[in-house]
Amino acid sequence: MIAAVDEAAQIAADFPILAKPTSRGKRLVYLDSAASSQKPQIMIDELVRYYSEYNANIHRGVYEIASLATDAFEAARAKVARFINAAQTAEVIWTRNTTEAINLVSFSWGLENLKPGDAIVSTELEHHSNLVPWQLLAAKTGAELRFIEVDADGRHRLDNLDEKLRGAKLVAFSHISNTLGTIAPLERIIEAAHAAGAIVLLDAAQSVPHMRVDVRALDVDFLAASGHKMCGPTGIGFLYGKRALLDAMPPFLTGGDMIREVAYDSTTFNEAPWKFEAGTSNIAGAIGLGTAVDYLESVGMDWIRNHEIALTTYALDRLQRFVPRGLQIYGPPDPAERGGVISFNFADIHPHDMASLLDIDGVCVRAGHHCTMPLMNKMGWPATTRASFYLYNTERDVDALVDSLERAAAVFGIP
Ligand code: C6P
Repeated sequence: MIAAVDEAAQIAADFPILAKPTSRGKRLVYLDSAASSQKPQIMIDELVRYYSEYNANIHRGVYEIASLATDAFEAARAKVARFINAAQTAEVIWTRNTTEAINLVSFSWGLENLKPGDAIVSTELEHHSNLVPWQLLAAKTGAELRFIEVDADGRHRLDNLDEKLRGAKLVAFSHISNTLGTIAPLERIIEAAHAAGAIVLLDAAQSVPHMRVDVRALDVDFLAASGHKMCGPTGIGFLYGKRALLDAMPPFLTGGDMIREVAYDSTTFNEAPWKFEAGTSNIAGAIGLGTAVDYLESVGMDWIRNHEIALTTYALDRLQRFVPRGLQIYGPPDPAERGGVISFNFADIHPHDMASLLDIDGVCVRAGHHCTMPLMNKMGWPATTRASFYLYNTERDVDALVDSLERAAAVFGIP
């Protein structure tokens, strides 16, 4: 049974897109929030309010609407800082997304601090955004890139962790896998990384939207997340970094707004966080993300996490009926060990065909490699179909998925 099922249906009413039927007249069953979440009306309204009532550039104008825009932009930063329990608002840097936040660390911290003989440690289930930057950094600095392995269920293998961490300067891994839903054993990895003398970057793209994440309790050094996966707009994300690290890092991009003094032959830089925010920022995006954070807090992050565990439990249970007919479900079997993400393959139906068939019924899922090609190759899956849940999904959405899978089975003659 889903806890507070009526509450989830009420929450769905906050998201206007969910009330709009598909072009085939079906109810929209949105099961692709791991790719990008839907947006509540209150967040959309705030974007419209900014553009229609106080649109102006920030940190520059002295007139009233410029001050309003600057205040709202900086207030949104404070909301995000409080949301992740950062010690200081200045520890939150606006970026375009998780990908840019990770690249910022790679180019700014990484190029300054790594040398041949050092190691960067990641895991085998990372999104390309938390892999390719480290490949480039390793190539540029001569550092070695190593991976914590995962087992057949996508769980981290920690038996040789200390050996993996020997010489490590940076450990960069995802809190929740976007492909398998695996929740990483955070405490073990973070403690061992620090003991080995490494700093830790947490890719929290799939966790910050779905559960309480406390950067100080976890003692992570950097954390990256995307606004569009947490009810906010696209084009805005953030990097959290411990102040001492940020103060010691050189700028990433350079130009306007990140400077203190500029002469023809030299420049001094602003302090963090502005040192890392060159040019005009995504002002509306940041303000919208602040409103999204307010909205998530009004629902409650613990409620969201519990709701997703209940929904995942229900979905895994209902999907069991297909297992004797060739359904394979990937990731850790225990719903408490995973986020609200279920990847699967059904007999020999190609995931892209599956996603297209589900789409006919209004069910939106993702199919493909989910930007984790090395993991797919390791597991021997060319692709998977992935359903992912969020606060607005209900048992009814899971039932729609199950009914649509039945129709897909019939189309493919699976008895
Ligand atoms: N995963 C998915 O469908 P960006 O694109 O920068 O907002 O997020 C990148 C990213 C980084 N790490 C993890 C764990 C992620 O899941 C993602 C985005 C989406 O799984 C789009 S590929």
